[in-house]
Amino acid sequence: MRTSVLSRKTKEVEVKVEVNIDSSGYEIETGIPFFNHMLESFAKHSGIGLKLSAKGDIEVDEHHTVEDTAITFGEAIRTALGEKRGIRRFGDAIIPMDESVAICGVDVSGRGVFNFDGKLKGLDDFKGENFYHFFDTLCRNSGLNVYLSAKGKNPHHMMEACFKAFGIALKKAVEIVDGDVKSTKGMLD
Ligand SMILES: [Mn+2]
Repeated sequence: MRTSVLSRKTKEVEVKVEVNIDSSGYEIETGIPFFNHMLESFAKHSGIGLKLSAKGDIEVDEHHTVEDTAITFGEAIRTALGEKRGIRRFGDAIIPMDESVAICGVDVSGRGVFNFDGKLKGLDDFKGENFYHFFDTLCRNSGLNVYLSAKGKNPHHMMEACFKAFGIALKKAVEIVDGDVKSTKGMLD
């Protein structure tokens, strides 16, 4: 089983994350209802097990909680994947949601770059900048390269389609297909 348990405690946020790449189920509480909804959408549709609790200074704003959650979740994904032997490495998804659509490509390269294409307004309790900051921070700490594109009118639909697309693309990319390391370098890091 590819699993990890990580925690992080600062003066701003306390986070605990458990990831199980090979088993589904989720339990998520960040103190930010829309962020919970997005992480639950990711977990539900990826089939990747995720237990996540974060308690942060949301009286300031959501920034610190989103950031520290992404750091810890990213490190937990990297740790659970280990040396990445046998994984497919690449995954993709095109996920529509009503008038919106999200396109996602994932490369488990070990390098960690986020590339976003789209215009996202965000919501009152979850700003567009936090959406971008979550994925950018997650990529840098997990080593995943993630391309996301979103089109639509309703920001709730656009963000939710992105989290679902990311989950489905990631699940494909981390599936064990053989015993090979998918790189001419002989390592994914
Ligand atoms: Mn929704």
